[in-house]
Amino acid sequence: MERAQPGAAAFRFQPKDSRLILAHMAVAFTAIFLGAIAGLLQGLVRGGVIDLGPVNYYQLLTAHGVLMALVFTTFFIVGFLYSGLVRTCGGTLTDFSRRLGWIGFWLMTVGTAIAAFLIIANKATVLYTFYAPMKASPFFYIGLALVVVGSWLGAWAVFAQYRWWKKEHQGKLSPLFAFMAVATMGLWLICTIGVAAEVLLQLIPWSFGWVDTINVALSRTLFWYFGHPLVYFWLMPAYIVWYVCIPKIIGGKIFSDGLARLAFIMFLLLSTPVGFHHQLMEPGVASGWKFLQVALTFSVAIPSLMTAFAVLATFESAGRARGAKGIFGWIRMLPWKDVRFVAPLVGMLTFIPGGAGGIVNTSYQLNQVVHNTLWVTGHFHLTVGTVVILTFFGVSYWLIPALTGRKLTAGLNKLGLVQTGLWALGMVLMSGAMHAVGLLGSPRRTAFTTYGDDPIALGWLTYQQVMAIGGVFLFISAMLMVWIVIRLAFFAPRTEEGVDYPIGEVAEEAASTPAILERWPLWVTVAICLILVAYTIPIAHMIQYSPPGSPPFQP
Ligand code: HAS
Ligand code: CU
Repeated sequence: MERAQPGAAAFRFQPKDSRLILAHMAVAFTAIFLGAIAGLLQGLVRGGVIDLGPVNYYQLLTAHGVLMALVFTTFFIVGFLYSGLVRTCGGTLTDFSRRLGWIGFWLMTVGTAIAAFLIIANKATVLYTFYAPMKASPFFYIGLALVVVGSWLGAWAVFAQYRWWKKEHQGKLSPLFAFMAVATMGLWLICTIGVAAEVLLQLIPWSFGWVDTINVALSRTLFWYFGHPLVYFWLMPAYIVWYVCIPKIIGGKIFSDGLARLAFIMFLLLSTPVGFHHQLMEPGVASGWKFLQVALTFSVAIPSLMTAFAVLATFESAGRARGAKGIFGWIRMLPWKDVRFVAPLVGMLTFIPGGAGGIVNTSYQLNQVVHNTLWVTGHFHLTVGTVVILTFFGVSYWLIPALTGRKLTAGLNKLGLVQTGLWALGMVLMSGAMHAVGLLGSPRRTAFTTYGDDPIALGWLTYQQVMAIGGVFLFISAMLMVWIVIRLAFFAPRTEEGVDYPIGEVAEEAASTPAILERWPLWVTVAICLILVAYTIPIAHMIQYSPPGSPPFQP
């Protein structure tokens, strides 16, 4: 199929589009600001460094998890996807998409405000996974439901823009960014059905007291039906950056358009029927179903390995095109002083241990060692907390200027490199110590305690202090990031010629893209079939043979 070319690099957003996208960024970075404060405090409490007295550790932990993992990511991703659609599909959002976008934004913002208020009021101290039978105020769940419904409107805004472009360009292959945005939002629509069912059918009636008990196994299963694809909803936009934007930043080409689309189709198919890898240690699921979902989890690592290959190939060919010699000469040719490259690169490198840790987690026998320990906390601070977030920070360094018509000055670029370095250092300390002490048995989701001076637990203390020190570096880095974003939004010098919004071109020698990759009804059908195979019988069993449900517990 014929490819659409990305057009000139310097790009100007229309104010009506940039307002919508900047609104999402504003909430996202407010969430980082507040979430980082909660993270610092809870890290110091957990390390035994400070004692906050009446402020509950679990309350801070809930605030940190909800703000960072749910609020920051969702707002950033929705805003970022809009920006790429504007850039690659027509230069402005259609009025219809923009209107949907604003309604979605306000629903999400009101929902976030309600949830945040209840966390502060200590009426929703249930952590970001809100496992039953811990009970929050029903309005906390309603707040979260509003965030999800708002994000659905965001998904439809993305689909509408894509369809409009396809109509205007009959017979042309969609821009790669738009294709990937549609896959990401398609996955999001499929997986949020699980959490919507949990919240609407189980948690809300039970926390209002309309029903006395809740089926805990079912609620956790519905949660993880959503919770695993959730992590790919975070990862896929980062992969969009790696596949589409980074090649342009390093002066290279997209290695293969078809491979990139195939990887995203694989995520669409394989991300959802794998939630049991979070429930391997739970009763009530027959081992055969766990086995099936573990096998599918190993399969969903494949598109990540394909991504590693494609990104490295892009790096190498960019370097060679500039005359690099020898096996590794191309490494020196990469733009090591450009934070737009270095921040995502540190994210990529982090995924090598982070992804390996994920493979450990999903290996059933090894999961018995690491489950519910700080190892898992270490794992997701590498993945979402570094791979994804450093990629998003890398985006912010050019996206905010592109939206405001300002310049990333040499000074801010340098500060960005410092910010990235501090994040990497903090994470090596914090996540490294978490992995190590997790193997020694230290549990996650637990406030500071010495277990009556138990000798084993005393052996964990040093690691927990290292975690706290790493947390301090991460906090400084987060504050620096917020400050840079404020500079970029309001104070950096204006530029007249437009700002580079990097979108790569596909390498000339890449094979043409098979049209079947864009047959969405086919892929959505396959995805639903896989989900039905993986989940129908275990869920039927959970309902049929459920033990007496649980009454609520208010932490
Ligand atoms: Fe995970 C728990 C398994 C990936 C996030 N995960 C979590 C939780 C979170 C999370 C938040 O099976 C905790 C949930 C909770 O609160 O309980 N995870 C996996 C597996 C993968 C994986 C198999 N996780 C992620 C990603 C996340 C994320 C991505 C967020 C964005 N995870 C688990 C399991 C658990 C779990 C169990 C439950 C544990 C338990 O017991 O509770 C895989 O997708 C990983 C595949 C990745 C790779 C790496 C490819 C490498 C790349 C980088 C290449 C580098 C380059 C740079 C190119 C195979 C792509 C080179 C440059 C040069 C210059 C040389
Ligand atoms: Cu998972």
